Amino acid sequence: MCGEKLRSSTATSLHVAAFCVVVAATIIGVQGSHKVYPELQSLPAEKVDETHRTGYHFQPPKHWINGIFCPMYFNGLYHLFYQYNPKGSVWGNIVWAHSVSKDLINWQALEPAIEATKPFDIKGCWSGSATILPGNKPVILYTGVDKHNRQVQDYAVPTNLSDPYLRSWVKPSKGNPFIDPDRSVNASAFRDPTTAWFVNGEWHTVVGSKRDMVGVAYLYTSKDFKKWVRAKEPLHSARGTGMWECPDFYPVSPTGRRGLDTSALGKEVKHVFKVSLDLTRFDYYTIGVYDKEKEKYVPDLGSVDSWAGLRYDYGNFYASKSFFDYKKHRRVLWGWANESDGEARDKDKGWAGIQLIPRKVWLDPSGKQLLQWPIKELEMLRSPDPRKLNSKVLKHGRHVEVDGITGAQADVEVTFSFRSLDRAEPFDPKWADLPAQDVCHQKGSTVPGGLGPFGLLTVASEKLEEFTPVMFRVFKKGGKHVVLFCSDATSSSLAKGLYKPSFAGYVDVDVSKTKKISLRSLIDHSVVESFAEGGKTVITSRVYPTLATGTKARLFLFNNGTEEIEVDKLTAWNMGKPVMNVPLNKGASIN
Ligand SMILES: *[C@@H]1O[C@H](CO)[C@@H](O)[C@H](O)[C@H]1NC(C)=O
Ligand SMILES: *[C@@H]1O[C@H](CO)[C@@H](O)[C@H](O)[C@H]1NC(C)=O
Ligand SMILES: *[C@@H]1O[C@H](CO)[C@@H](O)[C@H](O)[C@H]1NC(C)=O
Ligand SMILES: *[C@H]1O[C@@H](CO)[C@H](O)[C@@H](O)[C@@H]1NC(C)=O
Repeated sequence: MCGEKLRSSTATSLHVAAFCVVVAATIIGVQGSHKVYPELQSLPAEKVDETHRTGYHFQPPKHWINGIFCPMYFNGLYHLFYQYNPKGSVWGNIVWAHSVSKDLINWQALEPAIEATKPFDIKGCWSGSATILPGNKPVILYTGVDKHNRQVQDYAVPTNLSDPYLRSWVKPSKGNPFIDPDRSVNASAFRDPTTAWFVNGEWHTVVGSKRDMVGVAYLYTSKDFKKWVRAKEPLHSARGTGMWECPDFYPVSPTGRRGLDTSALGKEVKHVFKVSLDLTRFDYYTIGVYDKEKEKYVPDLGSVDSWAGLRYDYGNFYASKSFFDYKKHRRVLWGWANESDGEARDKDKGWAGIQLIPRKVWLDPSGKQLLQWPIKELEMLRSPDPRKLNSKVLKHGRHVEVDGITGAQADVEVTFSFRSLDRAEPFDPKWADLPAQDVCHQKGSTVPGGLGPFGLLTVASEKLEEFTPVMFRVFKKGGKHVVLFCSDATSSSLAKGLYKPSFAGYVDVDVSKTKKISLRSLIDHSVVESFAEGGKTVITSRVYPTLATGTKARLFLFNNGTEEIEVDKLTAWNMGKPVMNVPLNKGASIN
């Protein structure tokens, strides 16, 4: 829907992005696409500033984290491995930290699973994935940076399969690295092996790379999971997209919400291919067909590779990874959000990076996009006495407080309705060539409209000196309507020097039929994750209020359009705090 037309204009922002990378590189260096601050990377936090720490999102007690978060379900427990700097709050000294959970919400921390110790990973153990082999044997595939600074693909296995927590992992010298970059591969851009799948009697994995500006997913196959051979052709590639980080490739069922095992095939099954584009630092996916004879993935017509295509999240969301949850037969997606307040602040805060709430993903009945929804388990944190509103009218120019809840740590579900679409503003043809984000920037909450802007004002101070609107605006375009969904950080904080984008996406919904639109926002101190229309369009913003902190944060409803909006139904819950990465001592059992 946000279609190919966007291509020309985003090509401009691409040049800008590429330019920034070059500038940054000359000042501070770039390692595997993370900025490197040598003087900060081994500076342990003396204290941790709690002001903007999250209450129910995944975080270690301190220091830097980044994706890929390698998730796995094994013998009744969920495992999460993540890229972690044990010595500082910027990227560096990366280890594979390891946490376990019974429910994906409460987590306990174990010792790191993988550290840089061997010639084949001595300069770094970077992202990867987990695969459960027949006989219930987990194996981790990851990128090691070897002593020659080459990116190679390594594996690790648990030392004791009877240990329910899989505390200890080994990287055998025999068979590592299992993939060396051959001459035709750029060994400085060759990483993130993905969960292996089994087809045609062989295991398959892909590794992200680039050739000049062509993004590439190199395909490797193996009969025994030991000796791997590169296929003649990549699984997929696309011109002009630059480095493909963190590829993810998985089947989705054409009907229903059940997830499929990564090796599941079948005539009806569709596939999703996702990459994290280093040039724009966002995650994009296409939906298509996996041709297992030709060993090729082919996106459906209209499903576009690159920044003209679909995103899991139109906000701060990168290096995501999905896994098949054997316990609940669903596919669960994890994404990482970085900070927007700069590395100097991160050093002072003593922490950087959060893991977003895991989302169940499945194919929309249209077959054209995915739907995402926070996993059901999150609801265990909802307070038993939610605040409810029904049939509340929002007149033009009004905002109304949703009182009785903590605006800093909440889960809000709301449905808005309206009587007519007559007042929808015309969609300016010039906007067809702009990213939605630019339209939202021009048409913020303070710019009065016809049908919208209306929605929530999250993490707001009492007098609205600070607020982050999560809002809709409906436009007329031809005989149809276009729904713009925004999460605008422009007024989120009075602090200077923050990155405050007006993140936005369009929602593929025909509101002329329903005259309704729904929204769910997960608010957690410095993050707002919002799901429009049952998870059709999702946006995550990071915010750093100075006034709207802790108990001072409020939640409002607002309408700045001339058409009256009715809040059909609103339910807002205070959210509790789960167990978050409390160490699980040797000999103890998980709660
Ligand atoms: C493996 O784990 C089991 C269960 O925790 C334990 O009883 C056993 O001693 C462990 N084996 C070794 C060799 O550490
Ligand atoms: C290989 O990748 C690195 C890192 O992105 C890049 O700087 C270099 O130009 C690439 N080399 C070639 C030959 O494309
Ligand atoms: C609504 O629009 C008015 C007029 O521009 C503005 O003063 C007010 O701040 C807007 N409300 C919000 C919540 O942005
Ligand atoms: C997160 O930080 C902002 C502000 O510094 C950058 O603009 C983003 O590119 C960055 N995102 C990622 C995924 O690194």
